Amino acid sequence: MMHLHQMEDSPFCEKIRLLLHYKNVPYESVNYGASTITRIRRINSAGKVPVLVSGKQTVTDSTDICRFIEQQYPDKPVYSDSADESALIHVLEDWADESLYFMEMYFRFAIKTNSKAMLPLLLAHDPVWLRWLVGPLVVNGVKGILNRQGTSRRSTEQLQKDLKSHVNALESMLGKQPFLVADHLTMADLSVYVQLKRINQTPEGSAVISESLIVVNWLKRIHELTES
Ligand SMILES: N[C@@H](CCC(=O)N[C@@H](CS)C(=O)NCC(=O)O)C(=O)O
Repeated sequence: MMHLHQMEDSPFCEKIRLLLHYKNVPYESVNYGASTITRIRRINSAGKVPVLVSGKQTVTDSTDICRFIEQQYPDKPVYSDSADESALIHVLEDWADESLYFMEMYFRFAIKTNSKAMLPLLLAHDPVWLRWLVGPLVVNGVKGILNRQGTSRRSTEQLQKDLKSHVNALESMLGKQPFLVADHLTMADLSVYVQLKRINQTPEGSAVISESLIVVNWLKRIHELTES
């Protein structure tokens, strides 16, 4: 049985859960809270989740884990044999992981009213008596990252405009086909989905996303394929 070491609220961990569910692969979760995440260093020196342990193999980084799962369970492929499609899947997965991720952190945690609503999800695996302390520390940590990286130096209105451009781009890709890259679900869809789903949990994000019926329907399609 494979073990997924994860923080439940992390989009990268959800990417793996959805892929395993889509491929009907059994696994067990090992959950970490914000107060216990440093323990992951025992199996991943980078100190990050997700980590997948399969027999004697330990695989880190969501992108490498998805490739590993595809190799082990090739049914219902989420990559492509076509070089053009593979290139697009690669670029979209990286864009979602390395760019959209900062946007989802901003919308969920840098806007005060939203972070209050999001903290219970983030701290679900922390002891109740510690949450009052860990919650503000995590939010401050996220704000520090967003400030150094630059996202939170833009205003919410500017970020909503950026999001609108992203949604328009996705809408163009989905104009002629049900999935972003191929005629079937790929890692491009799953990677973008987990980030957009989180942005959509916030009023500022969903105000933008809900303007595109094509993108809303695509989100529902991915939800039905991977979460129901
Ligand atoms: N590129 C990595 C990113 C993983 C990542 O940033 N994980 C976060 C949770 S969303 C984490 O483990 N943070 C703990 C820490 O940095 O201490 C991947 O795709 O797996």
